[in-house]
Amino acid sequence: MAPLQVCVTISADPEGPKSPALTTGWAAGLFSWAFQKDWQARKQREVMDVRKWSVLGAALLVAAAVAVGLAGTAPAVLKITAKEFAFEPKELKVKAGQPVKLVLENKGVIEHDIVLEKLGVKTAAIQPGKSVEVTFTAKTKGRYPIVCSVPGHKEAGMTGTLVVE
Ligand SMILES: [Cu+2]
Repeated sequence: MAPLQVCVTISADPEGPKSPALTTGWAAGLFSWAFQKDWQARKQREVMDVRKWSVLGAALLVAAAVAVGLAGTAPAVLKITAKEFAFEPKELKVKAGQPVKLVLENKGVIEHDIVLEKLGVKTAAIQPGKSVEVTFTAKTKGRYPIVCSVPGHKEAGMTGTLVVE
């Protein structure tokens, strides 16, 4: 914008076109031209920058989508406690195909374990105050019995159900 203002000043100069102001005018014109060239080049660079950032932005979006996708397959953590002679809670719910990390905590005074026979899931028997975890994926919807396999415990009431929806 500055070069344009210089031109206006020259045309309004009372001393006429032969004054030193004319030289100034040419210089200003040249400067204006150079400035405009530079401005165009800068504009072009800006466009390139915008493109670069767009590509980077797209890459970030893809990365975010991948992260969300991975989060979708992260195991659902389910906690269950065992004591004499029951599991708490008695019913657990998971989605079919969703990996599950089942954490058993023994809050009783004797050892317990957890077995989901239909899913081939079995933990070691753990001592009071200890916990154990097992990871599995139930692919088929249904109701799967949970039991403690320590002799007599199932009969005493240590049963539950995993509901796969
Ligand atoms: Cu038990």
